[in-house]
Amino acid sequence: MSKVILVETSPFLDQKPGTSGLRKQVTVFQQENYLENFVQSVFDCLKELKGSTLVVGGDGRYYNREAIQIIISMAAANGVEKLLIGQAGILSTPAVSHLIRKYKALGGIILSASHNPGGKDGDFGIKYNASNGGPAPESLTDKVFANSKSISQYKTTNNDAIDLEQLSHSSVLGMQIEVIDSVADYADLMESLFDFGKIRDLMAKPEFGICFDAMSAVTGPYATEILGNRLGVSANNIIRAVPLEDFGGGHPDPNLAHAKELVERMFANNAPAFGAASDGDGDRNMILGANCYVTPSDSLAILAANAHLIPAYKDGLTGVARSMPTSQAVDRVAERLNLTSYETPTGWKFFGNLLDANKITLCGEESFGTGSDHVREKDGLWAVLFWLNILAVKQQSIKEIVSEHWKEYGRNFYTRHDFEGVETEDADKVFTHLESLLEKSAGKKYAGRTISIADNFTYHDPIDASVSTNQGIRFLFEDGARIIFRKSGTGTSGATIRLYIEHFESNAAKFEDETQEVLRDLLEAAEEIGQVKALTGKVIADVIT
Ligand code: VG1
Ligand code: CO
Repeated sequence: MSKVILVETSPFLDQKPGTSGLRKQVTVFQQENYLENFVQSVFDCLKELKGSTLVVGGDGRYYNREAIQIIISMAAANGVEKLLIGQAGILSTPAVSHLIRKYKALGGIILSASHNPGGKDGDFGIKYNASNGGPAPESLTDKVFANSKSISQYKTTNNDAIDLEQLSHSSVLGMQIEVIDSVADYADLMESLFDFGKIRDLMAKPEFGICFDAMSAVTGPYATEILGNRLGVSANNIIRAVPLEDFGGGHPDPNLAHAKELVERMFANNAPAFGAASDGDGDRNMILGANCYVTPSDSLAILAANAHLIPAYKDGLTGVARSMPTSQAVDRVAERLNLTSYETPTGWKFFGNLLDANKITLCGEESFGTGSDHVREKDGLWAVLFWLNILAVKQQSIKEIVSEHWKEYGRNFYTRHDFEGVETEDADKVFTHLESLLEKSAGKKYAGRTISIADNFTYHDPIDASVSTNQGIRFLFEDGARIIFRKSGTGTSGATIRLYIEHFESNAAKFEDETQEVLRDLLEAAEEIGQVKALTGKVIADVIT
């Protein structure tokens, strides 16, 4: 018989959740009691835990199954009434968000480090989502962190491991456990939002080619069911569709650098009309056309401008939002549609209140994240289907849609340069230096432009009045150009500095110019201002998107 067991433990002092949950190397999570301490800290902060339902699943990376078994025993011992677990431990981040909402669960636990590499030597992560389906707000993650610093015991039980591979019902200490189909509910939701009939007709056209890259991560089974079974895409056009514990050794990060085969197919002579990829946990998307790449910031703007073509959004949008570093392209669309465009800090948790209050319908980030009020997470396959639905209605190529968009709204040239693996002290030097410039920067000239505002972005949540400070250093120019510096909150070793550059162009003759060339003078100004290369010794950026 299983019984509740109290285990003595001592705190780890590094369990502060970052931009999206707690992410560490697998070996850190494998330390005795490490995961248990964090899970108990989450449970300790949930007042209504006893008698509740929780959703549990992950992106299939190494340690996913072990972690789920630990969570099962601890949830049972802590008085949870029911767990809904994805088959084989698999649930994408947007699918968890949907399941929480659909089954009115108290919340969910997502096991993922998203786009970070996996495997024994890779990263693992854990994140709690609340009853609205969205990432826990800062008020809760702060409490969890405080709890983790003083924890002295956790509750578990000595049950036999639960078979996660088959759909099943079982129970531990009276807690019901249901292993559910990972895909079905989510696929039904997608079918309710988009015109699957029209998309199916488009897919059936011999001249319309498509390639979806699941990057050996969680979207494989989702794409196989939705794109394959329901929309008729053939299996050889859904590549890397089987989730692997180490993602085949690659970074499950959908960008031009990491989705190599897809990019080769899309920039070949006989390229398909549409290409896309998603990340480790299925919340990011990259969209490509034949010989053409759509930046995430442009994608958000184009989705907003065309939302009326989609069944779920045909009655219009209530408003839109973007994270602060995301380009201002969507603001131009909002202005035209007479909508408010909210500017939030980086991280999906800041969109939750706006979505719940019905202030916005669409939102997105420059980091390949787009979503809507259908769930409370960004959603990779949703963005893919949105694009396919637009293509099915407009019967144009992606290149044509993007070009027309620029003609109508102008083009926000945009790039992000990531400096990875920087020594923490060197990164601190950069930000201390940047802070010291803020007061005296307004009015200064760089690259022929004048700085109008220089600040460290603070967000005042319009719904709950919470204040989030220190969200990125901004240099805003009079002509709308921006230079932004941020420290990443998802890395697991050293520091990553992100530099975001934007310039608005209204002259159509320049729309096809090369982005890095167009932004060269601003990039040089950014080095003059931030001294990133000088202070860190990193001469070139590791990733440019
Ligand atoms: C990055 C992105 C951010 C995104 C976050 C989580 O955070 O910049 O926009 O919300 O990852 O995405 P940071 O702090 O490293 O810049 V995911 O798909 O990794 O959950
Ligand atoms: Co992700």
